[in-house]
Amino acid sequence: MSKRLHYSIRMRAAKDSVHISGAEGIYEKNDVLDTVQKYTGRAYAHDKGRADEIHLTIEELKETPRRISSLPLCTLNTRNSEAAGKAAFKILSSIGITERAIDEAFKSLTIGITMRGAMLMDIEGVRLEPDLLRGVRVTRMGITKKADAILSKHLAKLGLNNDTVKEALILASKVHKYPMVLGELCISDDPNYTTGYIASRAFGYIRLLHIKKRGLPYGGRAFFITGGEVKELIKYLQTTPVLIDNIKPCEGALSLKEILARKSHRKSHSRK
Ligand code: PML
Repeated sequence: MSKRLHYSIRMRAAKDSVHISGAEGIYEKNDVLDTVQKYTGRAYAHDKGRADEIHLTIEELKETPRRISSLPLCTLNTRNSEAAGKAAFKILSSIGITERAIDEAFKSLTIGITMRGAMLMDIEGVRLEPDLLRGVRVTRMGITKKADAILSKHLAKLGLNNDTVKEALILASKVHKYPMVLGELCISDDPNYTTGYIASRAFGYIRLLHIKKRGLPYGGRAFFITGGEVKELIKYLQTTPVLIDNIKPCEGALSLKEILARKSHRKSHSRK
């Protein structure tokens, strides 16, 4: 029996040599042409302007994608960026990341430089990626059609059914499948997008409203790493194909107290 081929399709678009849009996914052969059309349309109709340069990569995957579940999703019900930042500190420090590392991540993501990839930081805040200017780009992830339809339905109920939320959740779900990654902080680099998130296996994907001020064109991702071989982690993030085929619960707004209570609840369940 022949194996079904999968393709990683990646798009990045620029206007006047400045990056404006990107997208990627894993698709079966029959969906390649439609996807190319969809991604091209997206590059031409971006908020930041019409792309004048579009790079498309269509790569036949030699490896069968690993199938995983999405992280559960919720939104922290904080009123302003100060409260969102404080809550993020509490949640991330409760899983063993030091305040120094969290502080360092916040500083680096708001300093005014956007790296192409993510920062890797140990739990003391020491940077681990080999190229400190470029960071590590997570690629070769996607979602099956069936899981995508379920995710759309869940997100639509929350008024969140859009590419930005979906793609961030897919990326974080791939990242946090790797045991060396303890947590993540993400702040969007889109000046019009003020929501970010923190993610971890312990708590899932927690959206942070108002984590940055409107108009700031920078942001990025920091992954907090513990133990293990960094080279292997980078290989996984960059090259291992991963497909989401199961969707965990997507919930609306939760308080910090409710979120923190969940971790101890999950822990006591997993001990049984
Ligand atoms: C969300 O609203 O859940 C997405 C937040 C992060 C978006 C990061 C990005 O700009 O890609």
